[in-house]
Amino acid sequence: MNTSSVLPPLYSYDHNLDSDPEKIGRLRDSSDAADNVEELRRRFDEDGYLYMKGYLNREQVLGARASIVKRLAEAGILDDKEDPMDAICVPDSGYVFKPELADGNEEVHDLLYSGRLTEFYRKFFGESIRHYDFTWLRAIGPGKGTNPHCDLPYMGRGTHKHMTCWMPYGDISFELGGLMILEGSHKRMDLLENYVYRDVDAYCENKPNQKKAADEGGWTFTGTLSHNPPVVRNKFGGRWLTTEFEAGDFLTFGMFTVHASLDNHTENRLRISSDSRYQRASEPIDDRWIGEKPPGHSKAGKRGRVC
Ligand SMILES: O=C(O)CCC(=O)C(=O)O
Repeated sequence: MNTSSVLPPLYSYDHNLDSDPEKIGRLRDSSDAADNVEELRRRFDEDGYLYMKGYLNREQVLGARASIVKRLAEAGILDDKEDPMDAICVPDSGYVFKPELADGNEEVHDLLYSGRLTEFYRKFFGESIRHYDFTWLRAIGPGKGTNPHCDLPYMGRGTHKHMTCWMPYGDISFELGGLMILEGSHKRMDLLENYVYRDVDAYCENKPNQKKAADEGGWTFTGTLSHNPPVVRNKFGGRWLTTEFEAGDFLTFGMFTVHASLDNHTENRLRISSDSRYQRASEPIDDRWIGEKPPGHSKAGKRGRVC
């Protein structure tokens, strides 16, 4: 693992990130404050995220990885000559977004929705919690990662105080490309307010193009903030913060925090991660993401209005 304060050249969405230490840095590890909820809340308010290094049981996370790679192998995405745990993919696998890898997956569900992780959120929120029933499971092949965005446009119909948990299922080097957070972005409402409250599934039913897109389960607004991480950084002014993740870490952040991911610069390895959501049980929840078969961004999740 690279622990040097000088980061190697890093890329996101095909852009080389400026190596100036005022523009890029490492995530702050908050595992030292794991037992001090007041301090965690203070850091979350200040930073817009908490990076909890080694908070979870590494063996349990690797067990969940085993269950995911088994399914990826069955789907023909892995090179069957290699050890599935290495997640070596067949050529041109691309960005595999496969929430169904989490469906009925006991190992993933136990990790995300019971035990140490849910206890973390219960303490953090200071009351009973609930989580979305939908789990975003990603296996990202060589190529571009995720472009800069906030999560609220995808899940803002209930509370706005819920939190995302980004979970690496294995060690994620800079080359394999993990998540990055734009420092201080959650405080830049001057730059976010015209973007962050838009709902990707809302549409104008009196505009034929928008109605057609909605009827087909498509979007007129994709929720992307930008396709250019360096430009977003220059506009917001903070640093892009990332690290080399290990199985057992998790990164949690709020709905207003701009984030993106590094590109996968390996020759043939998948970066496997999930994102899941947690909130106070007493607060309203976005009904696109709950139930046995959550409607999500499908036609059933669209909301039309005359505009
Ligand atoms: O894993 C990624 O590349 C993107 C994850 C993400 O956008 C999220 O956790 O909200």
